Amino acid sequence: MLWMGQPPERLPMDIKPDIFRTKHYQTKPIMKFVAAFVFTVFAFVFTGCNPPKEEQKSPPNIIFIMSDDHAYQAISAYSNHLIQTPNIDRIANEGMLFSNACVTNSICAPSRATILTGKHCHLHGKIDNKFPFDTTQVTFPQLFQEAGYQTAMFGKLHFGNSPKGLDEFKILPGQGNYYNPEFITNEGDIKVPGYTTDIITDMTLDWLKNRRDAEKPFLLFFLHKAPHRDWLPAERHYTEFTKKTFPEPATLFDDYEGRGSAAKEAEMNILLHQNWAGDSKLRPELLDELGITPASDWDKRAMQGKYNRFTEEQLASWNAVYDPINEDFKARYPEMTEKEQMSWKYQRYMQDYLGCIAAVDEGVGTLLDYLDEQGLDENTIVVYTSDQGFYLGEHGWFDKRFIYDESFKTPLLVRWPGVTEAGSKNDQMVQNLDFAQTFLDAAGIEAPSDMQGESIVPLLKGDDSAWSRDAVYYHYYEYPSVHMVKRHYGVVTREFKLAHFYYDVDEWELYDRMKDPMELKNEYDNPEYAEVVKELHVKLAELRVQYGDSEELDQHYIDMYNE
Ligand code: SGN
Ligand code: CA
Repeated sequence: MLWMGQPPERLPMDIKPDIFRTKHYQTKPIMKFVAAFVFTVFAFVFTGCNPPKEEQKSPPNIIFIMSDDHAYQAISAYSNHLIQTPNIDRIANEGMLFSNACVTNSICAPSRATILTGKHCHLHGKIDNKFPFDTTQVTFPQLFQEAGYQTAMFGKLHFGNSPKGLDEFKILPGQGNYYNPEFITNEGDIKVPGYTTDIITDMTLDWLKNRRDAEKPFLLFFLHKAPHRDWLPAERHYTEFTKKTFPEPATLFDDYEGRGSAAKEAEMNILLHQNWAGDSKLRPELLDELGITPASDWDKRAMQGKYNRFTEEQLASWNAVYDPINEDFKARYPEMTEKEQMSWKYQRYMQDYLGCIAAVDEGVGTLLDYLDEQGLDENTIVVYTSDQGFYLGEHGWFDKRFIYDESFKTPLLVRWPGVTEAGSKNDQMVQNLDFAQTFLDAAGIEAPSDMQGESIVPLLKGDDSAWSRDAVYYHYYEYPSVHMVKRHYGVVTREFKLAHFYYDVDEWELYDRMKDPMELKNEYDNPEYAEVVKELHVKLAELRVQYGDSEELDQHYIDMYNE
């Protein structure tokens, strides 16, 4: 049932319980397993030791692989103009590639809360990276644990709380670190030497090899910090990727004409807002020497804490590659135009960002190989996704947050042998909101009725006939804040996108996704689109009612933010 009542007075720790708290579902796991066992034995006896295929299968294992800020443009199954990701691609080659997967709010912790609860942000209350997550809510791993699954989580979760419903977890505190990271574990805090992506892969494999209970199905979260800012690749990859050059996107020099004030005022431009020291990895002393104005007030110190974490050996390897880059820049900078500076920063950005992805791809390969070796591939659903998309120079930007495509859409690749046809593609508008119900459906566990997504299991089976969603709802909140992307909500259909930017502005934008896929022209005031605008306003209002969002809640979250 959807909630449409008054907004709570305070969120998220003091949420009105009967409005927000999900009913706790008793799945009676032991009874379920006993019944399944008895049924299997009977089927075995009565069918001459050859039960029908359906009954032979035990509930599937689920491996949810999620990286942080991994743009679909940087997965070769989507586009191979930037990087080859053969291992991630394998999931789609042996399963399904979703070309229109999207998020409800393009930012890290809110996306994760939506994934875990199956609810939009205005209901679970984790509207941005700042507010704490209300841990009294039901998250889907709890339901799996109750139903008899073995559960584990390794890597980046992002919100401070220890996850619930996990038999074992090792998670990075907050954003975590790329080198020699600390982890919060169910047995206390630890610090592990090495490179984070490799460590998270090792932890995941270690659990599969040494602590997996072969008698139970499992739910395993393999969650990468990479390729989150400030993009520190492993030595083997920065050595390789700093030698590469990458094609520039068509809109790298976007002047934001034809858009509203939100695009113009956002602080995500590579030339203007990406840190010279923090992101491009120039030495702070070099900025002073060349008279470069830092891009932010933390630019010059952004890398210091990271350098301090390196061992002597790691620092020496790093300097051996990045010192010559500094020298080269020093020689070229005096003659560089602003356009050349932008191109240089874009290349530096891509070298380090894509270098981080290379380690993620290797880790996925290691995992898939292990599943194959153990025969675990057969009954295991493997999902690869990101907590949202990311700008790789499109519109001159890095970061995410906007309803515009590169951050609104997210990669989604799913392998489910025997169920999902290998090499298949799906273009339905599925959302991160759908994961909880999808996994519960696949495992045969009842989903709480107040979850707001839809199981994509039918789509994975190749049946789109019952899929009725023709529009999705989006709402971004974190403003004013880093990157200064204004608050907005909107509706997206296959053909159009209507967004309302509010709080310090009251602006509407309409994009024709078919005619203007790069979203360069706001058609909201174009009379030719008057009918479309009218219809989309109705659709948006319907979705806000359907999902329980409202102007009162918009205001409520503004008031909370300003408190
Ligand atoms: C940090 C980053 C931002 C990024 C947010 C949120 N700056 O603040 O660029 O948008 O995290 O990212 S940094 O200089 O600290 O890297 S999120 O993925 O956690 O939502
Ligand atoms: Ca993220």
